Amino acid sequence: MKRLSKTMSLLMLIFAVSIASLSVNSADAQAVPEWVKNTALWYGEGIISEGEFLNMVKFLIENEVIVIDSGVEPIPQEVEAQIIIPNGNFDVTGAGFYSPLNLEISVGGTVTWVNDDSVPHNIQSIDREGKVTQLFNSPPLNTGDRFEHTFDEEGVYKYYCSFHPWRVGLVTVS
Ligand SMILES: [Cu+2]
Repeated sequence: MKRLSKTMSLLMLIFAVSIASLSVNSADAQAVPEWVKNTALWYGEGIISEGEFLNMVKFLIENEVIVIDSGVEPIPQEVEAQIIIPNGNFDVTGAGFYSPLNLEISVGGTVTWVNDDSVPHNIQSIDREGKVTQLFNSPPLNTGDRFEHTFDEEGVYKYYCSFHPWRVGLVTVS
């Protein structure tokens, strides 16, 4: 009885693992050798030892009848990103928004602003009320100049250009 419940829990474990993280190679599923089926049956009936049964499981994995999908895939992390200050950004009547207007980046990511406009701009972090904060503050950036800041904490960060305060952008760090 003890042996049977052990068998059941082993089989259930294998079954659960099959569903959760292993996939039985369907092409090979029909290729399960008869002796493997017999081994399982015999183990359940107490004819063979647990060691022999486990050897069979090992055989199935080693011969890729049961395929182990490790599930370990790198999670794409945005660690470096650019915000373009586009040509015409200075023009209050134009559409020259920061691109992207709301940049999303992972914690620890570094943002580089690039001035592609024909006139200087700066990047000043601001609070919700639009007041300049000391979190990130660039000097005036001439055409082609860059400014970067690394974001170490989650949050939604606002910034603007003090020369053209109608240009407000966001960096969302998560
Ligand atoms: Cu500006």
